[in-house]
Amino acid sequence: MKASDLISQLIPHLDYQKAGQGKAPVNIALAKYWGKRNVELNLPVNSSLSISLPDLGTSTQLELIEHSQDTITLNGQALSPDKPFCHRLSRYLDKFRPDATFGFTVNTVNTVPTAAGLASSASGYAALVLALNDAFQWQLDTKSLSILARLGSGSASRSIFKGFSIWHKGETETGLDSFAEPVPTLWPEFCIGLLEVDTEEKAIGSTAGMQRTVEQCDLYQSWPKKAEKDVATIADAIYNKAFTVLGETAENNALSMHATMIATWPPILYWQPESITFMHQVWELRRQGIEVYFTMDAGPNLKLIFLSKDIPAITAAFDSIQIMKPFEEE
Ligand code: 2P0
Repeated sequence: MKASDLISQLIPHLDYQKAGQGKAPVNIALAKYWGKRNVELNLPVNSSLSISLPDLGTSTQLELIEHSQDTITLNGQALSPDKPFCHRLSRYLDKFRPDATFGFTVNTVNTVPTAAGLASSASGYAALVLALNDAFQWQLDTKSLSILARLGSGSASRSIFKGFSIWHKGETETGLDSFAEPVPTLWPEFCIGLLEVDTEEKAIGSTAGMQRTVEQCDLYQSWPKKAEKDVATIADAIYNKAFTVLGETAENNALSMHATMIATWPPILYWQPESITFMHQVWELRRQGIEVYFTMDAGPNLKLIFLSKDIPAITAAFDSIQIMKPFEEE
């Protein structure tokens, strides 16, 4: 199935007003998405599970203008249309233009460093879909919004929601069964700490990185089964508030994903020396009885996972840490 056929099944009519807006959070996967079974539809090899960070994300306003080109502004700066960022966005917007004479004016503001491994494409495409839903008056349910966000960027399917969410990989060729939904559990003590090592744009993006891993890594064959098991274990741990199980499974899941990257050829290693220093610090804190775990995405930065009772110990150990409480609104 083509993306355009899938979209026409989800959206029966294309009424529109002139403008719309949307806001969506960043999400951090505790069980990672790594590998696609269909590149055009962003259908994943495995399911994944994340936590959204309401303080960090993307706000997008868009306007539809006849007889115009797309104009894209990111964090107050007008971008040249030949930038890969704009090209990807315009190709995505092509799926929704009433006809080729219409251009979108997109004004997007990120409170996350773009392309720094903090998944700005996740909050970006989720906010964009919410803005399109507003502008076109689709009034779609969250399942359809999640599928449309997924077509922009896989991890965006999870950024439609607050709190924990699971992106079900789905089985069908259509992709209509590959969407995220919330895990309806609040965990006020649950904290994420951001440890930034480097926020420069990375040499290899996650889309290319995961394709290379799928095609070139023998170790990858063991990943889909493990990934599915980890999603189920973490979902159970959330329901039971079993923090140790959650932390151990999430850290091991991230390291397993990175192991497949390292074992691909040419190798992909996002870690920098400081990333490894931070890992050792986390392990030392655990030896001292502080329950803290880490996860890492396609970049050198660490995200720590801990409970609010340990905030004093964590802030004492890491000067520069930025602590988020996902279940507390700004
Ligand atoms: C995740 N990552 O689950 C995993 C862990 C990075 C490492 O989802 O090609 O930007 O747009 O579907 O969503 C980043 O991949 O990739 C990602 P595309 P995306 O958060």
